[in-house]
Amino acid sequence: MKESAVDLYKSLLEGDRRAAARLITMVENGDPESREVLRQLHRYSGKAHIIGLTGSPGSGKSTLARGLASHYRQEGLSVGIIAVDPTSAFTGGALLGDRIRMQELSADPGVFIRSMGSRGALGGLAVATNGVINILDAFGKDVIMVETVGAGQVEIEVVKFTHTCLVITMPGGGDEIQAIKAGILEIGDIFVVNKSDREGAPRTAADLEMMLETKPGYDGAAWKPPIISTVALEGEGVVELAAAINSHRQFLEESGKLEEKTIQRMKAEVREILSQKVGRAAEEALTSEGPGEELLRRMAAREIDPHTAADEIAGYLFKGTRD
Ligand SMILES: Nc1nc2c(ncn2[C@@H]2O[C@H](COP(=O)(O)OP(=O)(O)OP(=O)(O)O)[C@@H](O)[C@H]2O)c(=O)[nH]1
Ligand SMILES: [Mg+2]
Repeated sequence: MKESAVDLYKSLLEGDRRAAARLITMVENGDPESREVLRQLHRYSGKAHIIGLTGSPGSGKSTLARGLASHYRQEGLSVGIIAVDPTSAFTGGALLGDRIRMQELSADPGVFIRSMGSRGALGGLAVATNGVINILDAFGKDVIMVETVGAGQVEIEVVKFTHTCLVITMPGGGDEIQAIKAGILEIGDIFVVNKSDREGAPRTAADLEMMLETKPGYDGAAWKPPIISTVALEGEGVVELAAAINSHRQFLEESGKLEEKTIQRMKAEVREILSQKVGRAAEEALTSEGPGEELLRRMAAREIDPHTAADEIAGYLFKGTRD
């Protein structure tokens, strides 16, 4: 490891916030030095409880994350919050009042808040997000919340591998429930009907309950996802939600599923890293520097077919993709 990376790594483990922030920026930018630090940090991570918050835009994910963070702080736990997706950034779409409250929260040294855009993490948002989770974990955060919007592939990937996945819905329109049908039902460990101060909240909760009960495998399931009603803006239901998260953690520990989840998380992470590496290496192999140029010419001349060329490139690729 370079000296600068060693310093960063040491400072992070000593609890230096600036080191954490710098390292996260390096991870976002795909800086190779950050990978070296992440390698070393791995053995210090694995203590945090990781909570995913997903659901339709504007359903109150950030407000709930803030409410949960305050709750955990009162319990003496330290908290990390990661908002994935530039449009859902805590400072982006939120109203001024929300923004101010978020700033107040981030002034607390026990809370670390970070927004992740796809800006730097080109094609590798999931890898970068996992990297940031691991940094905050090694940094000593007890609870790490990851907020993602909607049901995009990356978002599902990221929250699927948290310990406890919260799916946030709100009353109205029925669109949200529709979005849930599109696959999110599978990943929720706890469902939240936020904005329960609004009309139609009991109906939304009832619809959700029906959908959960008719889900295949529900009857035999050891964990039945609870539905919690909240008014995040007023902090109502946050204590109940925290209790449900706690029960889920206990369930994971007692059933042995915690290790299973951790293994799934590692698998997802290494799969993402691997496909990123292979993709990058394949791209390089096809540039004029790599063996691709000659092969491409031969393909164009019909001397060699793309499958044979791909086999040859694959042979070349797996000779050293470590970086
Ligand atoms: N009436 C009501 N409004 C709420 C409640 N919770 C949050 N809001 C408001 O709903 C708006 C969206 O809240 P956010 O917490 O930013 O929602 P979000 O899901 O993070 O939004 P995106 O990240 O943009 O998808 C804000 O103006 C909040 O003040 C609630 O329980 N009741
Ligand atoms: Mg948000």
